[in-house]
This record gives sequence, C-alpha cells and structure tokens, in this order.
Amino acid sequence: MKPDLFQAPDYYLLDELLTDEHKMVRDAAREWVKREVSPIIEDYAQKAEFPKQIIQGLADIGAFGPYIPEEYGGAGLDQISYGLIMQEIERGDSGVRSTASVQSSLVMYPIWKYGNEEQRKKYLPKLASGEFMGCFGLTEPDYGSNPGGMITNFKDMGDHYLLNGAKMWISNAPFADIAVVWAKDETGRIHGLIVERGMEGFSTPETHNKWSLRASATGELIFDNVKVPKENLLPNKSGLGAPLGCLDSARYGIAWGAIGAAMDCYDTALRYAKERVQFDKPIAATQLQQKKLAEMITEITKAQLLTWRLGVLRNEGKATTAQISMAKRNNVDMALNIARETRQILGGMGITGEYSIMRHMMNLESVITYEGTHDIHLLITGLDITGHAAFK
Ligand code: TGC
Ligand code: FAD
Repeated sequence: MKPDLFQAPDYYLLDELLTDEHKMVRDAAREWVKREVSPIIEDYAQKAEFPKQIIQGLADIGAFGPYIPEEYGGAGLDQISYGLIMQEIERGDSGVRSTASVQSSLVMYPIWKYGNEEQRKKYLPKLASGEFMGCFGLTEPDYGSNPGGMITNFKDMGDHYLLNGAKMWISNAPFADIAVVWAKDETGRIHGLIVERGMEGFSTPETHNKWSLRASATGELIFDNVKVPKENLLPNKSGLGAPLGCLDSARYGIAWGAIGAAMDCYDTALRYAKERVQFDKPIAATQLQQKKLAEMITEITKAQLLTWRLGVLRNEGKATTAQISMAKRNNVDMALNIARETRQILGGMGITGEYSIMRHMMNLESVITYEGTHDIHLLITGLDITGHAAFK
C-alpha cells in the first residue's frame, strides 16, 4: 500500500470552531491511525482478519468510551471529541471504527446508562482499557430493520434466567468477552442481559465470505439454554427504547466516521488527479475531473457542518433521534458516493490495494446498511416531519 500522506480538508475553517482539547484529541487519533493502522490495514482486510494488536492503541487514544466518565475508566470527553475520534479512525478503516463504536456506544453505553453501580464497576474499566471486548446482539435472522419482533427470549428459573435464541451480523462477536444481548421476558418485554464468553450453551460462530468490513470480525450469537445469572440483567431500562437509545449514540459516531472515509478518498483523488498526466496535462486540469473534486469538497464541507452542529446539540442534550438519523443517512451516502467517484478518478489503480479507495467503498456498503438502513433513516425523517409512521 502507498505511504499515508493524508492531509485533512478544512474548506470552511472548521478548526476555528474546535477547542484546544478537541484538536489535541483529534490530532492524537490522526497520528495513531497513520502510525498503527494505515501500514497494516490493507493486509488485514485482504486476509479478512481483525488486527487484534491495535486494541491497546484504540484504548490509549480514548476510543473505548470517549464520553464515559473517568470514574468508570472512560475518557470523560464531550460529544465533539467523541465524533472527531470516530472520524479519524474511520479515515483509516470503517471496520476499525466499528469495533470502537460497538465497544463504546453499544456495550459501555448501555452498561453505564441502564446498569447498576456494581455492573458499571465490574465491566466499564475493563472495557475502557481493552482488557474486555464487547459486542451487541440486537439483529436476528428474521428481524433486522424490525428488531421489536425479536424471538430471542429468557425465562425466570428462580435463581437464574434461561436464555434461548440467536442473533446474527454481530460485530466483534467472534472474539468478544461479553455480549449485551436484547431478549424478551415471559411477558414479551425487551431487556438487556450481559452474557459472558464461557457460559454453557453460548457460542459465537464467525461469518465468513464478506466483501465488506473485512478487517472487522462479524459473527452470530447462539444461545442454547444459557444460564444467565440474575445479576447480569440491566435493571434500569427495558422495552425497545433501550436498545434504540444505544443506537442514537452509535449512529451519531457513524455520522462523523463517514466523513473520515470521505476525506481520505477526496485527499487521495485530489493528489492523484494533480499527479496523473494524460493527453499532456494533469487530469486535474480537465473540467470533468474538477466537477467531481469540487462536488466532493462541497459535500464533505456540508457534512462537517451538519455533524459539528449535531455535536453541539448533543453536548446540550438537545439532539433528537430524527436529527441523528438525518446525519447518519446523509453522511454515509455522501461518503459512498465520494468513494465511487474517487475510484473512477484513479482509473485502473482505483481497484487495487495500493490505495484505500476500494476498501472504503466496500466497507461503506455495510455502513449504509447497519445501525438502520438508508431507507429506514429516511422513514424516521418522514415520521418526524409528517407524524405518520410508514414502517408498518
Ligand atoms: P417504535 O414504536 O418507533 O419505538 C419503540 C419504543 O422505542 C422508543 N424509541 C426510542 N427510544 C430511544 N431512542 C430512540 N432512538 C428511539 N426510537 C424509538 C419509542 O418511543 C417507543 O417507546 P415506547 O415507550 O412508546 O415503547 O418502534 P418500531 O418497532 O416502530 O421501530 C421503529 C424503527 C424502525 C425506527 C426502529 O426499529 C429502528 O430503528 N430499526 C432499525 C434497526 C437498527 O438500526 N438496528 C441496528 C442493529 S445494531 C447494529 O447495526 C450495529 S452495527 C455496529 C457497528 O459495527 O458499528
Ligand atoms: P432487512 O431489515 O431485511 O431490510 C432489507 C431491505 O428492506 C433494506 O433495504 C431495508 O431498508 C428495506 N426495508 C425494511 N423494512 C422496510 C420498510 N418498512 N419500508 C421500506 N423498506 C424497508 N446488528 C447488531 O445487532 N449488532 C451488530 O453488531 C451488527 N453489526 C453488523 C455488521 C455488519 C457488517 C452488518 C452488515 C450488519 C450488522 N448488524 C448488526 C445488522 C444490521 O443492523 C442489519 O443488517 C440492519 O439493521 C438491516 O437489517 P437486515 O439486514 O435484516 O435487512
């Protein structure tokens, strides 16, 4: 793979909106990605393997629980710092950002928000340091966009719960130490349970043959009469709103992350277009390639402004689910379009592992589907502005 020469575009001087702490956190993540992710990621994506050696580095840059309070091992940062870390990690690879998103927003967040103090103290510091890795089981073979229909369930056996069912498409599952699993009780109410690797009847087979997120490990969660201790139930919130609340936090991080992938593609496209000579001039001097590049930087700048404002709203506790949906949907679509255009600007070189473009493009095909598909997010906006739910 080519050396990482990335230079971040900042067309509207958005750095002026950031605090010194934001810039420090962002720059530390950027340097770490250049040093530890860029040199190895293509190889791991080609091998379809998650590079476990980067777990410690992710913990060190505050990627595990950036906004979780320091008393639980988190970095205690604000929402804009969280977003900037996700942006920088996804600039390297969406699969690596997935691992960080799941750990922070889908495992640490529910334990912090819906768990009791014992659960917080038991799990959060180890998750923040990377000693424990977690995964989040919501999606089932027959219930993806409609998780409320899930059939995974647990029965109260007196001194423990008995968990049965299956989850699929679960990021981090093959190596996770714990899983936050969403399942129905005997009345059909959804609860979160912490299931630990090693519990009898719990297995996590890996999903193979993915063309996307190849450097992220994906798997199933199988529960065959798993005895879950009663103290592993998250006591402070139940109902579908509990897992959906975690998704708000993860989708917000993805809105930032997608900008990172788009910035990497744009930066590569611009450099290549200036260097590549055809018909005795750089292709950057042709109107058609300028149109692509000009539209890319316009879309990136709009996405940066959207997420920055969303970050301010999140810091003030005012961001709505629908606002987060709009940013996730817009930014991932924007990044995927930029990856596709960049691939064309690079001509034949665009399909090789010499450049990050094809990997970003393939990764973004998952990002546009997980955490709510492109269409589901449009329907969330539709519901918000019309008052009519068009899902059912
Ligand atoms: P609906 O009736 O609208 O809502 C049920 C209850 O939930 C409440 N609620 C929320 N609460 C908190 N935060 C949110 N974002 C919420 N959205 C809804 C709602 O108020 C209601 O509460 P209550 O008290 O009235 O019961 O639910 P619905 O069944 O009609 O579904 C709505 C829909 C389609 C929007 C929702 O199901 C949805 O978002 N579906 C998409 C599923 C999804 O995003 N799955 C993601 C799985 S995890 C994943 O992909 C991880 S990828 C990891 C990585 O690698 O990064
Ligand atoms: P479906 O719900 O079957 O949707 C198929 C198509 O139908 C989509 O285009 C969708 O937009 C459309 N559609 C569905 N309902 C409607 C409707 N009402 N109106 C119009 N169109 C509709 N899940 C987890 O729980 N944890 C994870 O860690 C996790 N990681 C993932 C990692 C990867 C690599 C992938 C690919 C997925 C992951 N997921 C995870 C699952 C992901 O959230 C689901 O794939 C996603 O929610 C969509 O569900 P589905 O694949 O079953 O598609």
